[in-house]
Amino acid sequence: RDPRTMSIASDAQQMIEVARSEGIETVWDRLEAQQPQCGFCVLGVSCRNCAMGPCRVDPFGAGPQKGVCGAGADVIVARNLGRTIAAGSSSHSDHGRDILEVFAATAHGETTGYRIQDVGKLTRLAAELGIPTEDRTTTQVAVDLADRLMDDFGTRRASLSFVERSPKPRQELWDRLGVTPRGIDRENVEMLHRTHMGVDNDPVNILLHGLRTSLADGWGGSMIATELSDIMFGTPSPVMSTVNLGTLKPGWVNIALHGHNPMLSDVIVQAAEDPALVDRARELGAEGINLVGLCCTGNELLMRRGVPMAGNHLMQELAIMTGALEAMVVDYQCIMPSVTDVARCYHTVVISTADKARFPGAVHVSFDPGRGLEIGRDIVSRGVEAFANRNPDRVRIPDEPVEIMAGFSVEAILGALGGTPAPLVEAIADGRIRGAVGVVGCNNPKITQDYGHVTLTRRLIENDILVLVTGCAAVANGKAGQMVPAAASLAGPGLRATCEALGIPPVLHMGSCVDNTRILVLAAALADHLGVDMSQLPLAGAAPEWYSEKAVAIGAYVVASGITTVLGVDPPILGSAAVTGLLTSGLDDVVGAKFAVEADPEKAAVLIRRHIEGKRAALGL
Ligand code: BF8
Ligand code: SF4
Repeated sequence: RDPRTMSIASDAQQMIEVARSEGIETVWDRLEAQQPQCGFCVLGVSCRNCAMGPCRVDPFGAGPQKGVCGAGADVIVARNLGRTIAAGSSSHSDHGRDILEVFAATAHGETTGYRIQDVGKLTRLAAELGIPTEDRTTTQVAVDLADRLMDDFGTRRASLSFVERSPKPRQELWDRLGVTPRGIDRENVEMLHRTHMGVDNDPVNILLHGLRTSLADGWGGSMIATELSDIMFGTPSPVMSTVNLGTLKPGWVNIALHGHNPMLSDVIVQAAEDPALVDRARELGAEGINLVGLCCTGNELLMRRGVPMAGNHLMQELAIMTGALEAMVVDYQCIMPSVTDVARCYHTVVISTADKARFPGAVHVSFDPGRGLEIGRDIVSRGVEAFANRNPDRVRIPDEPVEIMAGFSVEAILGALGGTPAPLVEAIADGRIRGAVGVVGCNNPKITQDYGHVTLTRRLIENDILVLVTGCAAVANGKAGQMVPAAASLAGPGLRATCEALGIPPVLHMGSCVDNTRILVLAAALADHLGVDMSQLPLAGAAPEWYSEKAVAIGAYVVASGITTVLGVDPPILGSAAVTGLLTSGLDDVVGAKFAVEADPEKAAVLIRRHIEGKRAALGL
């Protein structure tokens, strides 16, 4: 296979050639080895929820139409989708809880290496949730906020704290539908309960709870992760950095921070500045210590600290093959089990840090926030020592890094607009900007890497649609050079003029995948400003190259929040006409938004433009 059909990014293409010449297996090879993938699973009509099974329903009608328990295709597909949403929602929310626990410990003075960096945001958030702030210390307010958010995880009679942030008409709709999320853990547990054999046997009822489960992620676990990370590590503001494998430096100790949780990586950034460690690196012949990011831990560090970004999801194996990576520090989520296999072919040390995410073949340094900085130093020191084992003849760093602007929190966007969404609303109202689209999500080797993200984004900005990006979609656009202020020249005349006036790119980096909640908060602010619901706004979501269960949870909460979303990879639901019909059409009458599936980003762009023009017309714009 021609590497150009595997990725549009030149650094990936070059490293795929290296993998071949060295005989190292990659994610693309393994996808090929899996062909043909199971047709029953592709359609979502296989079930192994109990030991009477596993079962599968024949989509062509000749074989069994029911599992042993009597479940048909509709129930099986709905149950599988429900469990996928619960897994994705649980991943984000468990990350949110980890942050919350460290925030609580910091508030109680129990941790080292952490402090409350954005006191202003702490105070605003506390006030928003009705926590008294006047004449109280930061600590007192932080302790109350932590307690309040802890409650959100458990069994509550009311709704989650942040549901209040959504526009009133949306809250009323969720109440009418019975999908207002109560406790974050509760909705996830209830989904597992409902999808046990013989509990919820009504596909529509399962899917409604799927929406509730996803809302507990979007307006719960993920939003807690974002907001508390801002408070502890700083709220992002525009920052310039660089992206692609060219961020690795030949003569330096290179350490990649991979995964999702900013907690450990933040102290590693502090540790890497320790003069003793820098001196040791020089003693070993290195010029210094160079930290780079991968995946969403990388996005967190890029957004807040301008740390260069080595690449998105499909780059994790290739980064090791540069022969220039001393250490890959991983926390959790989206870290391929294969990284330790690839690392064995090089001098790279893989360092796992989360007790819930162990990797055979990795060195495990158990992260304890109470000794944050000390552990950070230990990890950096292991990377530095590995430099002595580097084989300079095997170092192949492809490409020069590309510039990227990141750091667009809602606070930063509103700040650039003078503190209110009014100028953005005006630009949308008078048609200079037609609307806004969140292009988010992963890489998937089934799609030419980055092609979906970059093509869709390009077509949207050309047509005066502002694009908001997070996760691996952001990294794809960065590598393609679409995220610098000069990229305004790629945009249509209206968007271009707006971006040039503000000095911003037409594609705004809003952060990691939990930071999709920033897009929700921005959408809510726009809706409130206009006095409408989010479903009436000229907005859309897109996940052109999604792969993960987390992406399914995101798609579900975005649609449940009233924003129509286009997927570039088929979800495993097509074996049920009823579920497919509901998600791609019927849902519009229920929540004012639906899913569409379109693998071709050129066609997806047309579909989204039509959708946005339709919303504009309905608003009389
Ligand atoms: O949370 S976009 S591949 S790295 S799941 Fe993973 Fe997908 Fe990337 Fe971040 Ni999000
Ligand atoms: Fe088969 Fe029903 Fe058990 Fe699923 S729950 S494995 S369909 S018997």
